[in-house]
Amino acid sequence: MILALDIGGTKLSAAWIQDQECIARKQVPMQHDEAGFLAALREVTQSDYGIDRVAVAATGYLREGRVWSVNLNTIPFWKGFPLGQVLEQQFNCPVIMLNDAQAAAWGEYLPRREQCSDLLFITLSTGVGGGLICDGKLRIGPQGLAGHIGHATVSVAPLDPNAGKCGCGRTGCLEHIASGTALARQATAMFNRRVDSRELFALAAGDPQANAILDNAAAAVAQAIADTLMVVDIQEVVLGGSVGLAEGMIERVGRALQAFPALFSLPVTAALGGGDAGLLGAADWARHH
Ligand code: ADP
Ligand code: BMX
Ligand code: ZN
Repeated sequence: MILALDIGGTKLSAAWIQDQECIARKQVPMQHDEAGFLAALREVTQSDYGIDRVAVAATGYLREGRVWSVNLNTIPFWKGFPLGQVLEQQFNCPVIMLNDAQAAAWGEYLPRREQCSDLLFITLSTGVGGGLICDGKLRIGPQGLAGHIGHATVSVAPLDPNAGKCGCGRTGCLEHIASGTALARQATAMFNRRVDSRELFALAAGDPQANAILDNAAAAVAQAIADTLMVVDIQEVVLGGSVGLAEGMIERVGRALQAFPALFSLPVTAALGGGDAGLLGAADWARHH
């Protein structure tokens, strides 16, 4: 039995997978301090199943069993946190870990592998994550950073004048414009009241300002896709995360990409695994590693 965990900036999900079939699933809100996180982890993993392997898809970059935030506003205590060791002690079995978007990239590549060898997965979620498949292989990188497209910069600016810096310390990051956190920040500034990303999508149907925030974010995503195409050459882009999969977002990104010259027009499709793309990818990765 594989226990797959997806640890995101907002939610912590667990799935019990046997013979490639998910037999149970649980989800709790993510906690952003160490004690709260450890309690949430115990709660979400509590079961009577025997576990042979733990497969982890986690926000942040992973190296030598430890996890670091790129954006320290998301999880402030992810500064070399020994996640691998914590899970090994709890389950007494091998723990195989990947960045969440890298895991989802692998999971989304598998059903497309007959037609596609080079793919970019993007999650628009609490942050903006990315995973790259190059020549049929998942690119992880020497520091686990490969695919971190959320912290590549774009020339599109956020629509709130006091946006400040991204939590990674740089200005102009894609994540600071197109993540759920950034959408909520821009909408809250624009409407002068607390508006979250979900409400922004609802407002966009009738409100030109709400619509402009989403189109601006989609234009930023399209820029990052075009840059990735030019650096590594890809055949397809897969979008996931609650923002990426929200009503009309894929179409917005597709339209923004079509505004570029024909060379840049790539298919943009939805994650076949939906919100479970990271869990499914991590589970398959763990099965083979
Ligand atoms: P995680 O980052 O933990 O993987 P999600 O993929 O669910 O989790 O992304 C969380 C972000 O998506 C939050 O900013 C949240 O406000 C936003 N969000 C959640 N549901 C929706 C929705 N239906 N429409 C738009 N935004 C959403
Ligand atoms: C951030 C970064 C990435 C992650 C991406 C999406 C942190 C903690 N995470 O750019 O490693 O892949 O967010 O993650 O710096 P999520 O939290 O939105 O699921
Ligand atoms: Zn950044």
